[in-house]
Amino acid sequence: MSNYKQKYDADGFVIIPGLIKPELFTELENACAVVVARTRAGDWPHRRVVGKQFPPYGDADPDSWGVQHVMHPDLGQPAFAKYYTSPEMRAAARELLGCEDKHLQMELFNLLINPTSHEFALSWHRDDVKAAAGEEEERDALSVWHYGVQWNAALYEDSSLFVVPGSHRVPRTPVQREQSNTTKVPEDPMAMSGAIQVSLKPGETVFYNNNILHCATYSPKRKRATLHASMGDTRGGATRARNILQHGLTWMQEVKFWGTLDDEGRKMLDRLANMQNASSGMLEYSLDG
Ligand SMILES: O=C(O)CCC(=O)C(=O)O
Repeated sequence: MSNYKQKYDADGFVIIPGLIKPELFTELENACAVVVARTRAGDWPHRRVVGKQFPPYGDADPDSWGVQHVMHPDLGQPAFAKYYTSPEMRAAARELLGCEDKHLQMELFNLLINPTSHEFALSWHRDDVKAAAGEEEERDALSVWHYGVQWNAALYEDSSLFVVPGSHRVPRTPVQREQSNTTKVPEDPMAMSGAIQVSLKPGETVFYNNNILHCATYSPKRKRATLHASMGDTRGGATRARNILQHGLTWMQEVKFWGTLDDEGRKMLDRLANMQNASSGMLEYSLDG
């Protein structure tokens, strides 16, 4: 097992440098500038709305902390799919998932950005275990392998994310539970027992188990454009359906999107379509808030 995989399994996260080739880095910066400007101008409705931590994000505030669905053909930015399906990203995902190219499933690809007029933060959470879950429920949820990896790749320095290393394997301690059993945002994330701040330099990627205990803080004073994506392993069958489909991915079934992808991307997309068809079709949200 590689050092990266060992670290990812033990700590629930690992930072890998150098996954974005220099020429693609500039393309991605330009593509991000366009989609961020459109979102802030109210010209792209699929966004993470300040004041709302989890989907559905609604439209209650004009300020945004994320741009959803950056590979959407209506955004017209091919750099995103080129990056997502690049040999470097597929190799990293294969290594951490312990799978082969033929298992890789296309999933979410969003962009995390700084709000322009508000400080905002996310409460301590696990992406697919409710804050109020009891110890047994938490233990059961954490014992299941989710057949997926999630990552943040920073285009600018980014220290927004906080995690509790190792917490993807064990239920919260009573003290940690007290600090994370509501959607109240922490005044100081470092007050959480065991917390560390994850600092990324431009071009670094943190892969993290999305059930690690984590939170984040956002400031209009810190420019952020961090690629936020996930990739699955088809051997999990429909186990990833809730996690993934709650983000509204029907647009990915359109021929228009398929036409923007290369061969490898099309195969990855076909695997997602198989999962969508095999799942119950019932939309479920993982978290409230
Ligand atoms: O902004 C971040 O880095 C974390 C985002 C997050 O926790 C989430 O989408 O659940």
